[in-house]
Amino acid sequence: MKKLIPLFLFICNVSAYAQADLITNIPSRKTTSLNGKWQYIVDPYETGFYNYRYQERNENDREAYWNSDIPENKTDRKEHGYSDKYTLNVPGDWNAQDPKFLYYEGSVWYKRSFDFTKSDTANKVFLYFGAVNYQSDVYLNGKKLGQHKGGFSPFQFEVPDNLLKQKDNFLVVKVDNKRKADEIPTLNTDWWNYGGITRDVLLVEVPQNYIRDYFVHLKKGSTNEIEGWIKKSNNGNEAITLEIPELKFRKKLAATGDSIAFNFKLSKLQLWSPENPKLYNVVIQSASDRVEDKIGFRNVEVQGSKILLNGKPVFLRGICIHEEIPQEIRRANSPADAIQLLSQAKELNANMVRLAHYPHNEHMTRTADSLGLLVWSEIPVYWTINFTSNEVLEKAKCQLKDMITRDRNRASIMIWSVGNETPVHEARTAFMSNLVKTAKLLDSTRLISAALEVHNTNGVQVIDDPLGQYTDLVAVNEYLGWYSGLPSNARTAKWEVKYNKPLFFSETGAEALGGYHADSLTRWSEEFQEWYYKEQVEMMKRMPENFVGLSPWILNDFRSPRRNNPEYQEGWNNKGLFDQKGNKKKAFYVLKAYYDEMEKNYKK
Ligand code: GCB
Repeated sequence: MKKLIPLFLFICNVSAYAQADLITNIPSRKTTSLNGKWQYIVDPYETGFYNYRYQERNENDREAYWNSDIPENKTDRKEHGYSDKYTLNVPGDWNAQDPKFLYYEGSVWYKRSFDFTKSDTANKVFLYFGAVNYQSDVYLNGKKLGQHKGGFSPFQFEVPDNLLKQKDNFLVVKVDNKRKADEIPTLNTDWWNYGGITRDVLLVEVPQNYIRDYFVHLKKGSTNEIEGWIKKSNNGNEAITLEIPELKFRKKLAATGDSIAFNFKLSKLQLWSPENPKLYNVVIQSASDRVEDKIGFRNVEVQGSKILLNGKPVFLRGICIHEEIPQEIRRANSPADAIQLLSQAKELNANMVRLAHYPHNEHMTRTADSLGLLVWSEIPVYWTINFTSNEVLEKAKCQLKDMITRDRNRASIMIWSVGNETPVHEARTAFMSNLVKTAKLLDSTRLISAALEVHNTNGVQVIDDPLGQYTDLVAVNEYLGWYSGLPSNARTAKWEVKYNKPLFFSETGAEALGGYHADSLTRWSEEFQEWYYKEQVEMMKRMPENFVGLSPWILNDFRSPRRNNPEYQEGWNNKGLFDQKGNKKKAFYVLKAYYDEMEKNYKK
């Protein structure tokens, strides 16, 4: 059989037929959902992938799990098969769906058959995955479409015409969530390694020549000037129309090559803000394609030691969130999940969320746009990844690029973060500052940050991480009174920050088992956590002028295999302000009261 020639060998870890560049705004394209029940085979030994000599199987090996599982006749021996006895819901992690998967880390083969007729025979078809954790090898009708690594980014493969059938397509995805030293994240994290096809799977149809990507935003520093660019899939001078119907704005733009840059003034533009999350319908149209998006316009900048939103200083009343629904112990993946999580943040009177520690699903950032929540979005460069490897750096850059490409049109996104609590040393700072520069090149309209650490020198909280010279704000995680001393230690805390930049607490927090009550000196009690928050809030009120906000750790209790206190944790990190069942803990009210006060202060 003729081997398919890989088009791209190492472009964001996607190979074979894959197209390297993501298509922006998948929700507005013509799509056919492949969500639903998929059959599966658990394959810890990767038997479907390697033969008994541990060599990768040939494409047409009948025992490869990407090939048909139907015996040819009654003497035929088939040692694998997909059956309705074994199904998993897509989107969804496998851990939540069957007790045997709770701790599983390894390979699972997903299979689904489908019929498909193109709505226009001239269209191109892409197979799109919102995210699969971590590595996916994708096969359609026995042919490999490609491979992707990275558990939280979207990817897609172009499906060649001669592969797609009208009836009975056989789609197989090998998903492997084994943690590895040279991946991102690496072996060690503080969250559950949920495996599976965790986000939507769609067939996406676009015309031969289509609008691939665009960025429509307010010009930096301006309140009425829009600028940006549009990229087409093809070269050519065909005109593109950009339209904002509500503003009666419509302009024909001339393309040069495959892209168009634009800049124009708009009158009566209402700016997006948490108080007024105004979104406009924006329509981009070419001779053959049309994309519609809802876009808000706002300005974010740093001036001295302040963060300005639409020209005015803003105090970030934030909260960190994991992409998890604790009540069901599973990954969040739907619009309803996004509303649940972000409404909890709203209840706290937050105006900002830190989506930790990896890009969350697109429903989250789109819902943040419409609810009026500023967003910190991050790639999972977490703790001790391999900072000396160029390959790992390339992987981090790919994840950064994919995060920014998917979400750069979201008004809510204010900060791109390139990582969390990475240990200070030369190779790491070179690696991380490279990511900061890359992020700035990809998007000059956002603030770039990373969550840094603080160290205690003779009783003084010192922030002097050299990465701070590259980031737009200095964000630190501090747990004064939880990981060291008692909450009352915050009373005498002195802060020394090397950089004259906005200072943000990207984390602070303490654990409490929901419903466990004792006196405030008793660790793990709600009263201890409440006390911690009271002391922290008092300390924040005394912080210097450049203190611009916080995103405490964390909205909800979340699952983590690192947390093994048999009485108070049992596999949970209980630093949530809401407990495992969704009840508010006492500390919630302390933070809410502080946020109410700060909201009033900033309105004055
Ligand atoms: C941190 C990490 C976060 C942990 C948290 C904790 O500093 O950034 O991922 O879960 O502390 O609970 O210790």
